[in-house]
Amino acid sequence: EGFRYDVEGRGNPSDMPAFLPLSPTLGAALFAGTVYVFGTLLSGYPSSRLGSVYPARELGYDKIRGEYSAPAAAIFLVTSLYTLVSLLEGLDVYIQAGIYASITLFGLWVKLGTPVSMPSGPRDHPMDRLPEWDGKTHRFHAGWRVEVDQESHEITEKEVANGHKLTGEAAGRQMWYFDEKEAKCGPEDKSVLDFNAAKNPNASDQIFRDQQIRKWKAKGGKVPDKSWKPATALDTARKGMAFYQMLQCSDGHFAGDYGGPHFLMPGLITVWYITGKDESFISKGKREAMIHYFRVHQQKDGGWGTHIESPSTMFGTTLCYIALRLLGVPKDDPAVVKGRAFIKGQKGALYTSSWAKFYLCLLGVMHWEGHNSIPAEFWMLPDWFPFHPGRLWCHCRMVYLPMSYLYSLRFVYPEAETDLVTLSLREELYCEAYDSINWDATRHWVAPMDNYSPKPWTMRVAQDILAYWERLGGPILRLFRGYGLKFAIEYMKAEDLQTNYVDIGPVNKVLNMLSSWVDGGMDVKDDNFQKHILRVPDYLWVAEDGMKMQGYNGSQCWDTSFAIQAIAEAKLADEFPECTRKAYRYFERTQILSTEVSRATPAFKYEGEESRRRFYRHVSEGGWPFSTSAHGWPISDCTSEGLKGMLTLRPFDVIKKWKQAPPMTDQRYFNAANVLLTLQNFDGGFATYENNRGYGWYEALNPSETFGDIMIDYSYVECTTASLQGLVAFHKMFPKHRSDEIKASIANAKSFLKRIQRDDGSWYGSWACCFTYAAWFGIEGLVLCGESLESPSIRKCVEFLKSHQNDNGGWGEDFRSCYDKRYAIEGMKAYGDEQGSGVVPTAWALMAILKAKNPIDKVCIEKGIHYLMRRQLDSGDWPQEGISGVFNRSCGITYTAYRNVFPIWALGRYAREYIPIL
Ligand code: LAN
Repeated sequence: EGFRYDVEGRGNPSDMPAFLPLSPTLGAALFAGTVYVFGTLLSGYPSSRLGSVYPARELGYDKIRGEYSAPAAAIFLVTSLYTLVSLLEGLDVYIQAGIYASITLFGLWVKLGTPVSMPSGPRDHPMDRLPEWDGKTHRFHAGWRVEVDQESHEITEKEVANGHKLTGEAAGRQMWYFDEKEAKCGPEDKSVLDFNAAKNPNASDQIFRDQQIRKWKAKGGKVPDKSWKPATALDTARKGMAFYQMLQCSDGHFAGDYGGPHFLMPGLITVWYITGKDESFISKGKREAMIHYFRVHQQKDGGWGTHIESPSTMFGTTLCYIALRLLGVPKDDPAVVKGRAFIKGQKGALYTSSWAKFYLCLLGVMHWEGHNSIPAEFWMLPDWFPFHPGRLWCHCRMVYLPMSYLYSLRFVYPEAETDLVTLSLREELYCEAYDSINWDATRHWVAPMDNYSPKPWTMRVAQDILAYWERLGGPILRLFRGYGLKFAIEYMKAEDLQTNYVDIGPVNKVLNMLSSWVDGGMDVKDDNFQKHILRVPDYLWVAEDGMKMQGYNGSQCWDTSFAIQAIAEAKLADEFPECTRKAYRYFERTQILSTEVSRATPAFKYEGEESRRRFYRHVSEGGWPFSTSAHGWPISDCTSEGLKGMLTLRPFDVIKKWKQAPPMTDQRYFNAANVLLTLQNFDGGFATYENNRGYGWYEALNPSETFGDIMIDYSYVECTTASLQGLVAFHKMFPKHRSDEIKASIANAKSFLKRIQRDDGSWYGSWACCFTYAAWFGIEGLVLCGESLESPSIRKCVEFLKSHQNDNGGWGEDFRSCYDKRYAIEGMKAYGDEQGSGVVPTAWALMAILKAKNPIDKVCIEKGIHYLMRRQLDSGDWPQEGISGVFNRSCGITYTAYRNVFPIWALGRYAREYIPIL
C-alpha cells in the first residue's frame, strides 16, 4: 500500500512530517498552550465569566470581561487552526474538506442560527380554563400603615426586639405595621378597603395610595383638581404626574404592591409553623390579615390559582390550603371544606407539583420517598462539569440550594407525629389512607393543570437513577453528601450576608431561613435565624385584599427609574423639582456596594474575587438592583435603569444647581458601565443577573413542572435593549471611557435583537404581558443601534402592532399571551374594557410605534393617545386592570406603578417627540 505521500510523490516515509510539522519543542509548547487556553475556557466557565471591578489581566485573560484579550484569542485561534491542519494532514482530501465544512457550518449556525434564547411557541395546548369567583365583596379592616427607610428599620427592630440591628442601606425598605391610631381614624372613604375578586382579582393598591395622599395633603401638597379635564396629551401627562408624585415615598422611591403569586406566602407560613410559631416572626395581626387574603382569592371551584389571575391549580390550592390550616383555620371552615373538595377532585395532593410537594414533605404530611432526589453532593461536582449547578439561572440555583440541603437531610418537622394539625392534614389531603401509599411510585405524578413543562423521559430516567443512588449509595453517598451539605450551608450563609438577610427572592428567603434554623440546632434564638426574622417584613405588603407576600422585596429602583424617564421625556422635570431630587438621591443610595453604608456591611467582603468564585457570584459593585441596595443582587437592565435614572437627571437645572446634591464620582459611573459590559452574552444579548453559563439542553432537565425556561439565564429582548440604553447614555456622558468596547457591544446586540425577532415582526416578552411590552423594547433597541426607521424589522413590528389595535384605539393582551406564547387578542376583556383594551398594553404599543417616528402611523397613534386620555380618572390616576408582569412563563406578578407611569410616558413621548415631526 505505502504512504499516500509516496503515491503523491511528496517524498518517502522518512521525510514524512512528524505528528506536528514543527520542531518538537515549539510543537509541544503550542499544543500545551492550546490545551491550557481551551481547558480554562471550558473548565473555568461558570466561575471565570464573573467580571471584576479592578482591572486585572493574567496570561492574556481579561478579568473585567471574563474573556481572553484579543491578542490572546488570536494566538489561540491560530494555534488551534494550525494544530487542526496538522492533525488532518494525513487524511483523505474529501474527509478534510468535510471536516472543515462542518466546522464552518457549525460556526455559522452558532453565530447566525436561532439563538438558544429564542422562546418557542405558540404552545400546542393553550390555556383552556378561566378563573371564576363567587362575586362577594369583602371589606378589610383599617389599621395597617407602611413606613420606609430608617424609620422602617426602627419599627422592625422595636417590634422584633431581639437585640439585632438591620444592616445595609435603609433606602427603599418598606414595611407594614399595625397602628391603633390608623385603625380608629382609618381612610375617610371606607370603600378603599373593599375587594371583590370577581370584579378584578388585582387589588388596586388603594390602602397605600390613600395613605400617601393623606400624608401629602397633611404636608400642604396640592392635589390635582378633579374637575380639570385636560384637553391635550401633555396636560393629561401633567395631571397624571401631579397625581403620581403624591405616591413617592420620603426616601425618593416609588412604592407599590408587588404581589401576585399565590405560592409564596404558604412557604413563609410553613416555615413559621415548623420553627415554633414565633410571634415576632408572624404576629397574630399579620396572621389574620393573611387569612383574609386567602379567603378573598379563593375561587368558585374551591381552589386557588398559581397567581391571582390564574385558574385554580393544584400547585396554588394545596399550598394555600395548608397555609390556612397552619394559620389555625379549622378543618370544617367552609373555605377549607371547599378547598379540600377541589384537591380531592383532582385525585389528592399526590398530584400537586414538585415545589408544593417539597413543603408537604418538610411538614411531614408527605413522605420524602414521594419526592424526587435533590442531592446536595451535586455541589461537589467539578466546575468544568457540563451540568454543574453553578451554571443554573441564579433564581433556580438559589432555590435548589436550600432544597438540596433540606432534602439531603430528609428534614421533617420534628413534631409532625404528634401535632394534631399535621396528623389531620395527612387525612385531609389524600384520597387514600396515608399509611397505605406507595410513595416511591408517586414521584412523577402531577396534575395536567400544573404541568406547564412536562418532564421529558430523560429527566424521569435521571430521577429514577437518582432514586437508586439514594437507596444504594451507602458510604460513598454519605461521604459526598457530607461535603455537599457543608458547602450548601456555607453557600446559604454567604447569600444571607450578601443580601443583608433579604435573599434573592421569596422562595430561597424562607428556605434559607428554615435551613439556618436547622443548622442552628433548631433553636429560634439562633443568631442567623433571628437576623432572618428582621427581614421578613420586607416581603409583606398590605392592600385591600389583605396581607400578601410579594414576589421580591419590592420593585423600588425599577419603578423609580421609569418615573424619572417618563418625567424627563415629557420635559416636566423642572416642574416637579422635589420629586426629581428625591429620586436622584434614591438612585445614589441604591447603587450596589458603592456607598459608605453599603460598604460597611459583610456583603462587601464577599465581593472579593475569591468568594465570588467560590459562590458563583458575578461582580456586583457598581450595579443597580431591581429593589434596594440592601438586596444587593445587580441585574443587567436594572443596572442600566439606575444608571439612566442618574444620567437623565444630571443635566437638569434642579440637579445641576442643587447645592446638597449627593456626591457621585465618575468612578461610580465607570463601575456601572463595567457591570453592563461584563454581562453581555456571546450571542450579543443580555440575560438577567449573570451571563448565560449553561446550555439550551438544560431545559430538558427542568424539574419544576410548573415553570418554563428557568434553567439558564437566557438573553432577553428586554434586558438587551435596556442594557444598551444604559451603555449609550453612558457613552454620551463619558465618550472616552471604553468606547471601543461599547461600540462593539452595540453592534453585537443589534444582531441579536434581529435574530430574536419573530417572523411576524413581533418579539416575545418574558417579564411582562407580553408582545406589546417586548415590541417597545425591540423597536427602541433597534433604533438605538442605529437601525434606519424605514428598516423592514422596525416596520414589520409596527404593522404587527397596528394589526392588533382595537376599534376603540387601545391594545389589550393579558397574561395568557405569555403563557400560550400567542397574542391574547381579547386579553383585557375581563378587567379592562369591553373591547378587550387596557391602558398599560396601549401605552407600550404606543411607546413602540412612537419610537418608529413615522407620519404614516399618525391615525393609529392618535386613536391610541385619545384612548389613554379618555381612560384617565378624575383624580389623575388610571384604573387598575389586569396583571402586568410575568415570570417563568406561567406566573403573573403585579406592577401597580405601570398603570401610572406608562400612560404618562407615552403621552409625553407623543407630545414632545412625535407632534414635532408632523
Ligand atoms: C423579576 C423581577 C424583575 C425582572 C426584570 C428586571 C423586570 C426583568 O427585566 C429581568 C428579570 C427580573 C429580574 C425578575 C426575574 C424573576 C423574578 C425575580 C422577578 C419576576 C420577581 C420575582 C421572580 C422570582 C423568580 C419569583 C420567585 C419565584 C421563584 C420561582 C423562585
